[in-house]
Amino acid sequence: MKKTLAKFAAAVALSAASVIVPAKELVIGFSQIGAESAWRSAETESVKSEAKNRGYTLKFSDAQQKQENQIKALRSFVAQGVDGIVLAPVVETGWDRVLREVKRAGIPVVLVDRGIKVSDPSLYTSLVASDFVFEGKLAGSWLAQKTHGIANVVELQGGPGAAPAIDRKKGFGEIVDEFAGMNIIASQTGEWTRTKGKEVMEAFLKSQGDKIDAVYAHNDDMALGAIQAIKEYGKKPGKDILVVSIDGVKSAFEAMVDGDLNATVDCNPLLGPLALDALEAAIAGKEVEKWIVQKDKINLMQDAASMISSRKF
Ligand code: GZL
Repeated sequence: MKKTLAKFAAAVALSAASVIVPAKELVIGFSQIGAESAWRSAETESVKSEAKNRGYTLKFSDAQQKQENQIKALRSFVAQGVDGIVLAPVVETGWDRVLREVKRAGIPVVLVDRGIKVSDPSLYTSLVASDFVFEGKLAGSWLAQKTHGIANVVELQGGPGAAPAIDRKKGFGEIVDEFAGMNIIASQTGEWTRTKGKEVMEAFLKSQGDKIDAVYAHNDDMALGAIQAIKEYGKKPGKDILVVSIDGVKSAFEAMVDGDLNATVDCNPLLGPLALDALEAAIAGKEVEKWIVQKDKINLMQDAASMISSRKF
């Protein structure tokens, strides 16, 4: 009798162990800003592929650069009862009301790549993003060193109201202010895109072409547009007019190899794994760091050829 019971207990234990209890398949909402730059596309792919690797159901919304579309998407995710939300907020402000609705529904929110200003920090769990002030300082410090602190600079700003635009301007400006010989003689948004960046640079060249020593672009796409405009103006980008930007995407490395771009500061777009780790922890009710900051460095023209093949975005 005892032997039979022991065999039965062993058989039950074995069968229980062989049953893989699937983790609950998570349903995640991802409100993305749009597809304005190569960087943005790399970030979208990172989140989508990571969600797929983890067996999530990902509900994706492209806001076409409009906050009202992101707010609509968040409300739709609540109505669908998602388990968690990833939000790349197009601008810093205007999120309190909709995030209070999301919080009331008990759905955690992780921000990727851009921060927000809210009255109640508990309206989002964590921000996975770079330090944009630091990025601006890296670009400014490199330019100050390259020009021995004497340069007339034109600035192509990112989208109005966006955290990276505000903070990259702030960081770069703090460095420029340290050098009496450095001046930002013009500054305007190029809306993160190559087309608009070229258009704005054409206007800068038309109004003060021969005074311009350098271009500081808040992202590589605008820098590539500016490079085109400089060439069409008849000057050598990277030599007659220095060009420094931020993102570190492949096309920027190609421009450095060609001698057109002098430097680009890394800004990691491959945030999918970190964002989904943070969201899973939040869903499980675990503590999550409020700001999971990405470490960035500057990449220089002279190193681009040896680095380009190993770049991941
Ligand atoms: C930075 C990100 C910015 C990139 C741009 O985290 O928000 O938006 O620098 C992108 O290329 O458009």
